[in-house]
Amino acid sequence: MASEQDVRARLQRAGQEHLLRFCAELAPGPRAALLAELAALEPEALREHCRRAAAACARPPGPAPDLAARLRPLPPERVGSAYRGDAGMRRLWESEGFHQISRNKVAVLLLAGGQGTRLGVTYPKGMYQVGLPSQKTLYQLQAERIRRVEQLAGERHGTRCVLPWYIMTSEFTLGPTVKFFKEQDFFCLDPNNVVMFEQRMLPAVTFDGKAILERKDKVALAPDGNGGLYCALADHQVLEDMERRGVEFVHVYCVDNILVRLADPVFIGFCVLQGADCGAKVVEKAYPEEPVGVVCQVDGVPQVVEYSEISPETAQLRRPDGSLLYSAGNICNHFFTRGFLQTVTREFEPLLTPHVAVKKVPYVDEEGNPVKPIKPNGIKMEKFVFDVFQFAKNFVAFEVLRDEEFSPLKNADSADRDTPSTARRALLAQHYRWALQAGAHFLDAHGVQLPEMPSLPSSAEPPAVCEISPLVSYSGEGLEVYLRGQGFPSPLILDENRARVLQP
Ligand code: UD2
Repeated sequence: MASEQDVRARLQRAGQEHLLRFCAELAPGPRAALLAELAALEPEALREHCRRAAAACARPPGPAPDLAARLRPLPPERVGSAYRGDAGMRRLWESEGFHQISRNKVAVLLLAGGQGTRLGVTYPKGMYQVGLPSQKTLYQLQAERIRRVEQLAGERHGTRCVLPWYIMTSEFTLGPTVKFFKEQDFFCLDPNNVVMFEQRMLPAVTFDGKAILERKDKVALAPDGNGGLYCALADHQVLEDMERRGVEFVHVYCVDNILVRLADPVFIGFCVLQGADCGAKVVEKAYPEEPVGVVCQVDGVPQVVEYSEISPETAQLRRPDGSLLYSAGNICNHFFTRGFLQTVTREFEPLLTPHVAVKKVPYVDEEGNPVKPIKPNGIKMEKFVFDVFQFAKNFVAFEVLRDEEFSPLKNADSADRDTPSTARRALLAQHYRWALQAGAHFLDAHGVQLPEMPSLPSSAEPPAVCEISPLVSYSGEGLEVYLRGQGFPSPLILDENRARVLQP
């Protein structure tokens, strides 16, 4: 255990000795916990972190003044599409993707260290269930898509293959996530192929550069942003683990998109055949203020400008046909080669500039009383996962349909958008469309056929409830054999035991 003297000396070097001001009055347990927390903070890094936070805060808020003039949309030759153009090309990409998966060259990596503050739950977002008939959680849907992709790739190539699942957690999410996976028996995945690792935490800092004490015995720490991935990969030798397994291509994604296509063979195949080292899926932005980053070029270099950093005027710019000029919305679905990730962790990570968020950070006052501030009092610094795009040699974007691939769960149901209800609706609308495409029809309580809505948008309530297990279909494939020409009462649940119809 670190001694108080050692810790004090380290904090003096960092200019943060005030963090020990209540140490003497603490009971042995909390005191030891505080000292352990502080001993983990490297003095020079802490000093630099606090200095940078205060300096960033001294700059005027909002987007860099000259950013608008430096922005351009991505050139069309860098953008592929899952829905425009040649269907033959898409089949080629898909077949390349499956080929790579079948050779165990592909892994998926989930960013799951966030706190889910907007959703307002105290547990990891992946454990949330949005109220599907099956009551599956986001983690379960993802696990089942992994199993289905492994199965599809294996069937095509006559092999048994493995798609390792790397999960980046944080101090907030690691414990509950591990416990949940164990309780759920890893959703029938081999635990050896589910690798959890933890990102670093950083102190929140006052506007004058002092780390904040949240309690007498606890520093206000927050995860270092999803761009903390690159330090975490190095801290836990994750790339070495990938190398041992022969993984060459990594699909990185965020936890909250209920429609996420893990290791999407079309996207993987497109990136591989383009020789890309880095890629991003995009959807057409729904409205100018939508909280998604914009994939574009800054000074000719591919980058994402985050929604919090683009000016409203720039976000609203339109082309002559009325569409948004900056319409390529980031959905936090990225492709990286392992080689690129290796270069980033070795060379480029220190060059990433943290982003600043001004927040209300609970703290203890000079007398040690807990305070919940009513206005922002502190700065949190985060790195963003996409900030490495600028270092790519061959960056590509891939546009996909929102209705098929993007419905994020960000807010509680009291909000208008991106809620449990919108996510549930998007998934059920998709499964309803898939069922119709496969030749099913739905019946009302009297056995009369319901009107069909084959292009039902994800925002609309389907006329009949239909949920299809990812273990049966990954992206709408293979359903005819169970559904063609048949009428089903609602709800229809097509689970892994095949076409089990649940009566209301
Ligand atoms: C993210 C994207 C945004 C857009 C949007 C779409 C970033 C920085 N922004 O914004 O451009 O694509 O998603 O839904 O990617 N996370 C961690 N560690 C952290 C913080 C976050 O693992 O320290 C994870 C988090 O658990 C989630 C993902 O990163 O899976 C995205 O985080 P978020 O929901 O805070 O990002 P958001 O919606 O602001």
